[in-house]
Amino acid sequence: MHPLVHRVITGDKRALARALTLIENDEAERRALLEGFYPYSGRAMVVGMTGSPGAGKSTLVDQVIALVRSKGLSVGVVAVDPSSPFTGGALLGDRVRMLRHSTDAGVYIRSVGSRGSLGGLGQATRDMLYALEAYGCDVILLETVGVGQSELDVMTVADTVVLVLTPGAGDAIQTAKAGIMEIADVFVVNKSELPGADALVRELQLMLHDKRSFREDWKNPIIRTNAVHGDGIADLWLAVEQHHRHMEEGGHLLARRRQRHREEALRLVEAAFARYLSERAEQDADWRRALLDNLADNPYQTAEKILEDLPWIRLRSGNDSVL
Ligand SMILES: Nc1nc2c(ncn2[C@@H]2O[C@H](COP(=O)(O)OP(=O)(O)OP(=O)(O)O)[C@@H](O)[C@H]2O)c(=O)[nH]1
Ligand SMILES: [Mg+2]
Repeated sequence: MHPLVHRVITGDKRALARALTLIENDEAERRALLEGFYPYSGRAMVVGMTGSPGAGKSTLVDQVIALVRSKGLSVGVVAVDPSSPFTGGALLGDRVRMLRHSTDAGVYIRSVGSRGSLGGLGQATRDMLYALEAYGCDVILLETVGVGQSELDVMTVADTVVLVLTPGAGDAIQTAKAGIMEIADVFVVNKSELPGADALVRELQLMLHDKRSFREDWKNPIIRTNAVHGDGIADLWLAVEQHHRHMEEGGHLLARRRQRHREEALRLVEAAFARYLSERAEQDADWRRALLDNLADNPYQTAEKILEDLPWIRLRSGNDSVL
């Protein structure tokens, strides 16, 4: 057992900070820590908050922290910083805004970078949630900008996904990344005091009205908020709690966690395959020749030659190529 595990599960905040840093930066340590943390998974309520840059996610998170704390629950926050240089400035803003909670023993806030991620960060972020659960967080809030695939992927760890939209930002629904409307469980119209809020709510209602089937039989609520004033935060939290109960009672929570487990395990296998391939491409003389010194073959033919060395990969029937 990794020595930090016991300290984390007994509520040592400094040990948690250290564990999260190791999870982010050191794959070998990450694995050892996970071994210890995993048995505690499934205890926290994991709520994802996503939406365009500047939609007000951090302000909402900050308000939700206060509300959840008033109920006596502990909160962990993971904020995936946007990698875009245009929104990078928000990092400091987040810290300052949430600072008022930083001395509260029942709150743990962590920012993680998202630069240059190729699935790698996604897994580190996921693993961080296991650490926070083992630490004893009742609620975990995960803030990501819903722009890239890895941010979208990370949302598969959430029991409830909250999509934050704002009026006036062009046609909000049209500009929302495809896929994100599908995975959202609760819609929030933030900055609802601004003109265009009613139109956006109507647009969302119409979209939901046209929807033929609802994922997990859940009819998505639309909540209006003004995160700066704290308006609508109680409604938002109520919707999240109702969704969580719905997921629990319908067995959907377990189904999502199974799916998460499956995806994470497959992703690890994929990463191991990728590592194996690139290492062998460097080291195996036949592979090097096939890959580097054989311009006469087109890339498919070269790939076929490599695949001849991996006969077990041929799961398809007959002589169909796996390519
Ligand atoms: N008028 C108005 N402004 C808001 C509201 N909520 C947040 N804001 C402001 O919108 C700006 C962006 O808020 P953030 O909470 O940093 O937004 P974010 O979605 O976390 O932004 P990124 O992390 O950069 O993607 C800040 O200046 C907030 O004060 C709201 O309800 N009404
Ligand atoms: Mg933010």
